[in-house]
Amino acid sequence: MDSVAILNSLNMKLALDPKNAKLLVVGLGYTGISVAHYLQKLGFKFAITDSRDKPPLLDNFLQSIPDTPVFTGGFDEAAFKVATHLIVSPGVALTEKSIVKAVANGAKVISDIDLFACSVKEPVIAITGSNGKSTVTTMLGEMVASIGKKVGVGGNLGTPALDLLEQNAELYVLELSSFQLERTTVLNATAATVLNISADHLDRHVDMTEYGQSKKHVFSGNGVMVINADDPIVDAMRETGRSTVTFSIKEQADFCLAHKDDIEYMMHQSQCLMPLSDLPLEGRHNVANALAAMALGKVIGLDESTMCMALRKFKGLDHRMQRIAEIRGVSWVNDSKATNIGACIAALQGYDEKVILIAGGDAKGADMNELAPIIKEKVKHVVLMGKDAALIKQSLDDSVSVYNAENMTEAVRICAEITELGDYVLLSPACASLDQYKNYQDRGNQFSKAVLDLLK
Ligand code: UMA
Ligand code: ADP
Repeated sequence: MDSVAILNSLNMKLALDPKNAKLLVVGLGYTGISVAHYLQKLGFKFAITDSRDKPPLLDNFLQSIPDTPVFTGGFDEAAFKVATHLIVSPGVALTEKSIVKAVANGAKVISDIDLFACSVKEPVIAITGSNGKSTVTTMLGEMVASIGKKVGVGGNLGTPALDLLEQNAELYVLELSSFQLERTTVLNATAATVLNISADHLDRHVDMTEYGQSKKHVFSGNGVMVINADDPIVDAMRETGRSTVTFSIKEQADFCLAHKDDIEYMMHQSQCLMPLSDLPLEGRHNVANALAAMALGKVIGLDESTMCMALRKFKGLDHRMQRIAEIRGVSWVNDSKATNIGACIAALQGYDEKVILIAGGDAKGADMNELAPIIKEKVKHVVLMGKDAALIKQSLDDSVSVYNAENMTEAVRICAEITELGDYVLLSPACASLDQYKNYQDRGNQFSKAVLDLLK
């Protein structure tokens, strides 16, 4: 879209016009910077505030916006007072006092995703859920790229949505988090999905209902709803009169599974698409992800054989059920991205035998008792670490032996001592990493390093 069309769209949908709007960008991380560059290009004047004294990205960034007021070391009350629009980064809670006060004074909260939605006429596919977002977003991106179409892939994963606009893509695939969605009102995706809902981010959302409601914003507008028929919370999001495509790994659905001559196939209605054994990924949850990606692909006109070809080549993402090594008959698997209970449960469900689990970290307000049944069923030893290790320990009884570790090196060393030939050691923490690590990648990398050090 050219800038005149974008300005019209911003004015119409968000009451944003460069003459009268007083814009405050809240949060100076990747989102804030992408918003600032976007606004600058369109000729808006704006201010920026960040509660940190020295946001790490600040220095390089300041040179690119020399005339913009930047307030750091606390949220600037005066800037909030005059603002008509707050563009709030996902990491900043809407319950922040300054935001609540500004809203009471009539300011409008918007997101970078709202700005993005006003700036594209190309189809947008929006993907959310508690788990599987990055996997499905990447799968679909690869399916589209495989037919030579220019596709912009990003959002919560990788490149911030507004920076994707530079790519002049023919189609956009966005991974969206509950934080992005809770403050987004004007998205109208061509196709959207909520992959699943399980407890996550309950330190930020009031409860599961509010968390689910945030995710539901992905369906705003009138695009096609891609629904996981296996998830009752998602299934209840269907809207009468809306075009819907379903997927399921348990029952009949538009995209589902079926046995023919003893072979299990991925199906589109009654058509066999490909044998499940051709999908090069571990875990039943990845089958659901592949079906979801195909359902979304179908809505935008991809043909089945193209999608199957892309799936056959899909390598999987690092830190998600990633096989690190087999050492002296023991397999070591890095699922550090399992930052909530649902992901850990899905990982354990994928095993036929009992495994050794490394778990713990920041539980983000989740009820760790929900993990106990699957741990009892699928885990023979659990090695716990991090801030909320005790919450997991107190939910377990004597059926599982529990070890405590201070850090990843110690956790891996303990595992190496207790494993037997044929065992699997799975890092699937069910918790966020930030109490001990920079991020989940850092945690996964430290795991991989400690494992490979066993070879020395
Ligand atoms: N900040 C404040 N006050 C606060 C909280 C934050 O001033 O109370 C400031 C921080 O000091 C910092 C800035 O806000 O300078 C950071 O903003 P942010 O936390 O929104 O992070 P960004 O760098 O903008 O990254 C965000 C997403 N981060 C979060 O949602 C926490 C990134 O997802 C996303 O990739 C990026 O936008 C681009 O879209 C990360 C993530 O962890 C990967 N997401 C969560 C998840 O996947 O579970 C939701
Ligand atoms: P997200 O972007 O939603 O965090 P990822 O694809 O990065 O999703 O996967 C995050 C974690 O969730 C990993 O541990 C992965 O093994 C697990 N996972 C992936 N897909 C699913 C799913 N459909 N259901 C449950 N867990 C999943």
